[in-house]
Amino acid sequence: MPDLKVFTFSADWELPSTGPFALKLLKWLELAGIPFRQQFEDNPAKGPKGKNPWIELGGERIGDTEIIIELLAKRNGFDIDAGLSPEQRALSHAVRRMLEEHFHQVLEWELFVHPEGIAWVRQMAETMVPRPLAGTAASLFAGRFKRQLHARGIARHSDEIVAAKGKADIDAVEALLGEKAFIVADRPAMADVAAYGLLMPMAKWPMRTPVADYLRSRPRLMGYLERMAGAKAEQRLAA
Ligand SMILES: N[C@@H](CCC(=O)N[C@@H](CS)C(=O)NCC(=O)O)C(=O)O
Repeated sequence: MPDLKVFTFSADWELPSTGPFALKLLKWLELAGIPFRQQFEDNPAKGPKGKNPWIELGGERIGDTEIIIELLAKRNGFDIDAGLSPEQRALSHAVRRMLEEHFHQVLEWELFVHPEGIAWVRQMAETMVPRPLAGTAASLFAGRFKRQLHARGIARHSDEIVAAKGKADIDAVEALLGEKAFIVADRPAMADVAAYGLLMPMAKWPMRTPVADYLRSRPRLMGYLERMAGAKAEQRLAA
């Protein structure tokens, strides 16, 4: 049985987890060919940094996908950006940061502030607590995220401005991708793993929210996300 345990939010929307950072980590592990056991845990407060996902390895609990990936990359001798030029590496880094530090806020806004997202949170709460408590549980959960989004600034904008900010990130990814199979090289790099994690939940969730609808209206990006969904370890070995 693999020694590595990965704690993620539950699966939904035909994805192995609804968590964007969890999806990113699961895809990286798949590309690295590292065996692991996945365990669902919907309470991020249980993680060592109060955020989902996290791992358990050799009795140690480690949070933050960037730190986890750096550690596992060293242990397993797998650098997903190996062979890229310094400029390609920089682009891979910049795309990842844009998606993880900015686009992630837009994703959370559509899930925890937009009425369609809140309705999904309420449904999810009904599967976790007795029905009469679901409304309160959903408000507490969504309220926590909303406060964070307000503190970071994004939730202080109008709905239209939030949507425009999210669409601008999607346009940037689409322009960088162009006609290529992947964003920076002819095989998946860190930018692609992050793009898969951060964009795929919106591509798949059933809620009609502005930025998710916009993403789903871009066939080239949707085709790219399906390509990333199917990307396997053999692809990087062949590269
Ligand atoms: N930098 C972290 C980000 C993880 C993160 O933001 N996780 C969110 C869910 S996507 C979370 O657990 N938020 C819960 C909270 O802040 O209470 C990583 O790379 O793992």
